[in-house]
Amino acid sequence: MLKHAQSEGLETVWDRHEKMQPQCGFGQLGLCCRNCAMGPCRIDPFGDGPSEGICGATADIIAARHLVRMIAAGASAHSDHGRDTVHTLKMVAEDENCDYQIRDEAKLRRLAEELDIETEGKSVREIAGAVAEVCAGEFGRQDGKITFTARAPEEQQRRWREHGVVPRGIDREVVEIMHRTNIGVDNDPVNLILQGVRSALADGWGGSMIATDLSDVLFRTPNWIVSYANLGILDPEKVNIIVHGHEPTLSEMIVAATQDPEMIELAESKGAKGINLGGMCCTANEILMRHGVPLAGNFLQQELAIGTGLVDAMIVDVQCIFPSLGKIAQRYHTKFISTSPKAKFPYAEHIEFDESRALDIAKEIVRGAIENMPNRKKTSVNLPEMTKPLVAGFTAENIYIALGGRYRPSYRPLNDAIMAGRLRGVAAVVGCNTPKVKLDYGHIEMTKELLANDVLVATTGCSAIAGAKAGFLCPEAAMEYAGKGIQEVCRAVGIPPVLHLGSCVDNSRILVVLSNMVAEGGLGDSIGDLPAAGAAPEWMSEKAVAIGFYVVASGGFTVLGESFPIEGAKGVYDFVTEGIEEYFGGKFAFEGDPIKAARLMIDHIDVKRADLKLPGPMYEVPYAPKTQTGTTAVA
Ligand code: SF4
Ligand code: MSK
Repeated sequence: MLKHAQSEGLETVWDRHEKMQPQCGFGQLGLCCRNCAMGPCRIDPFGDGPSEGICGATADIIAARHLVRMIAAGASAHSDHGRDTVHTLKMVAEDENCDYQIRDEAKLRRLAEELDIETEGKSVREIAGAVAEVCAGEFGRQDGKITFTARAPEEQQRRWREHGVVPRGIDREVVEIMHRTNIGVDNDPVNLILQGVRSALADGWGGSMIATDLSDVLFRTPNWIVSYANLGILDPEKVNIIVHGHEPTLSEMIVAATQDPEMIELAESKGAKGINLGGMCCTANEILMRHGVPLAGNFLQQELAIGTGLVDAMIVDVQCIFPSLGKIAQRYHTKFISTSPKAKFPYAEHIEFDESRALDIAKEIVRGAIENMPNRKKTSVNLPEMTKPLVAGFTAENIYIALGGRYRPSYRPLNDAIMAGRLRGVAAVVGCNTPKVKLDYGHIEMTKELLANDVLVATTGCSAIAGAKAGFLCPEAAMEYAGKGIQEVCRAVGIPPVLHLGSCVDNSRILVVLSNMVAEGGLGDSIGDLPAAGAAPEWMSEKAVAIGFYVVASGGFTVLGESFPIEGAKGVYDFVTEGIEEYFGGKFAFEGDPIKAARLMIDHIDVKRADLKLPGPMYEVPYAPKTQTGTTAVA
């Protein structure tokens, strides 16, 4: 596709990345500040020039302020997504003719119970209204704690209380970051980072968790589902539509519109053999998990998808959408349609999505795509015929059943497999991809190394799409890539060695899985005790910074492929890679080589196994434990 793009004279993210070299060293090290108009200021990393900004801010203050503003931006993005989901649930409660419905009533009732809402004698819509009201309140709450933080192990909650980071309201924590990072407010780097932690927790256990749970209620909780991945899912004989972005409120309606008989008939009248919908980035994961809609690609492939010449419409909402898409779409026949009042793009046709007329608008968009199909330029078509089959749809709820069986659903078999050393541990490999790394290389190589060493992998976001394209999301992949322990587990329960848990907001599902593992017993008192680790080998979005911090503050060891822009600020760097562990049990490591990064995760898992006095891996593994674990089990 890159060769094709070159021959077509298309400028892609890789070309622009190359043109940008060398990238600004001050920015990379976190040593520049534009927080007030006395600046911009920069600190000399070699010690020859200024060591403080004009106001006296040191490298650590400047880098910490910038880092926590990244958290604020990331937490805002996820949480605003959550807020929109609350809004849709409220609409369902208030309008019986609403295009959306309650698709998982059992989950709605469970949430109502958890939120202390009286359900006796209330209709489903009344319960939905009450749940929406309580969830909406979590955004503007001024004190107390975000309700879902109670899902975390008690030991973790104790640490949060001890260090004053229990999140109050989602909006409040973000606003407080913006206040504290204003010139002349909080000038203690650790104090700043603790507020970053508080805001990140408000995202992970608040905004993102609300987004996930209410999406399950509105659009149904995912279950195991089979589909395909990669650009080869585009079909020259059908109308091809790609939805790109994040929020299922839009993509769910596009799915419904593409299945509407009137639309299918219209497509056929234009000579098409049907309508082919594909997803890109996290919205792809949302509709894959619930409908089996194939994955066209992840973040870096968005321009290349249009470059196939086969996309009749690319419909976008919010987050991770390149501003370059409109220009590229103009080179082809592709309609590039923006839909959110929050996200407009150069050269895009804007059709504003309004949840109160959701299906009508979705049909208008799909109709436009169908009518555009005859405009395809045959000479520009280039379809890479590559797809891989996959199984997706894992959740904190159905992992009980997948592992325990329908008659004794439980996390016990998972914990037992870890305790026996059949599984050395579990890892989450998540996040974006970046042009700084060969496409998907970090995700693929890291996952292979973990699997070979009997570490079961959970995945979300663009990493999940990378894994899907590499073929890791099939049960057969266990035989090809995994160690003997994982092979036994996968063969026994019929799961892939890499479990796809959804979009970036669905990292909240991983928090719940880890909390359930702690609650099941035998693996310690907190997430930090588990033989588990997380990674975002190719992160690029500020959302990943928020995710990283809520995982670390929840006790998780997290390896990132690239450092935060803090390498010029030793105090901040040392705190996030060492000091923070004392506070919350988790910490960051930065390692660009995915094999070395995987081994850091495995070393951490082995240390946790030793602390829990668990035996070493049950079977021989290529990367043997360095740590003296308990009695080594015999195969
Ligand atoms: Fe410079 Fe301080 Fe203003 Fe930042 S806040 S631009 S370091 S004077
Ligand atoms: S879409 S945040 S590139 S995972 Fe969620 Fe992918 Fe990262 Fe966007």
